Amino acid sequence: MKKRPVLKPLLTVMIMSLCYLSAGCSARPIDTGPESDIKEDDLVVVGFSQVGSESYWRNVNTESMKSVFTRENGYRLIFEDAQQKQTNQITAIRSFIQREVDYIVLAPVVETGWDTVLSEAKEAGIPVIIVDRKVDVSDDSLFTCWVGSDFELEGKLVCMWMSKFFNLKGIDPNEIHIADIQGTLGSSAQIGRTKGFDDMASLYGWNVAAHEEGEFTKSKGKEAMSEILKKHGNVNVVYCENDSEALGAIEVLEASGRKCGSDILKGETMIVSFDGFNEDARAAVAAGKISCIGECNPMHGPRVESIIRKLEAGEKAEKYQYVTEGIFSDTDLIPTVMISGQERSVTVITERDL
Ligand code: GYE
Repeated sequence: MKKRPVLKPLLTVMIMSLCYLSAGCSARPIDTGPESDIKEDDLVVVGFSQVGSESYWRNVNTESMKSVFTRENGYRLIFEDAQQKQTNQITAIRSFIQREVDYIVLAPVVETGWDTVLSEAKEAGIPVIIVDRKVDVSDDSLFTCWVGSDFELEGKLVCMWMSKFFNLKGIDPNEIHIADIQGTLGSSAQIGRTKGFDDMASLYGWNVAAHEEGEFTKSKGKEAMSEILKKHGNVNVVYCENDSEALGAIEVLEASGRKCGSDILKGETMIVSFDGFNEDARAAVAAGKISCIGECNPMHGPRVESIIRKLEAGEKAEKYQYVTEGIFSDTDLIPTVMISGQERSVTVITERDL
């Protein structure tokens, strides 16, 4: 690997901020001097292979990464958009290895198929940080660590919220006809959210009408919703595995003359989804069209950056780092949901919060 002084600009920033804080000043951006003062060789080079730009979540996530891996912070980011294709990600990783980057950050589109390319990175001595979705590899020393969400738990939380809601409204589980619009098949977010859904639906005794693939996009979400309506007209709840799909599903349902909302006894179709970091989806919650969103936090940039700081300082990073998440809803009827002995809060989104 190429020789480089250990995160010099970063150390300068840290020392400067310590001096600043100890001088009792209030926080303000640290002046690291003109960009031209930062020498190319001092920068930590990070190759980031991003899934694509399939959803609102993904765009926020990309911004979060780009906002921390800046020159001012001591980095040179090589960003590669894989357009949802694993082969593009493999090509990107190989090019990062060739360019002798200091770190590889991978947001994998699917879980399997990484053994060979990650072995190549390991042989080249480049640490690999996995972010968001996981990789399923035979030897977990092929990556340094992972940071992201517990997708199965997210799925369970949303189902628990629904079950509580149905109980409060006196809706019998038998009356629930629910369809799942799935994310990209084989991705951790899909695997976890579908499993959480399947397990809880069978536990509660809901009628599962369909699983239809929506690829985490609004356009595929629309197609999936149209298919479901054609084949299963009695569906009264739609579990969308992300907000982009939910917004697509709402468009189709409304165009078919249905009303989206939680009053399913009066013929409304309940929509639940995941993410919660998009204005349109939050507005749909405030308007009562999405009843509940399982939070999925996309702000991984600072998390990955602090892992790199640790590694640069010669410390070990925790192998798996899960982000704690809650629920967003249009109602305060259910203030919390308990899972595995932990309380997860339900944040109500109203028009005023938009
Ligand atoms: O929920 C979805 C995105 O992997 C957590 O991917 C991520 C998911 C997110 O396309 O909107």
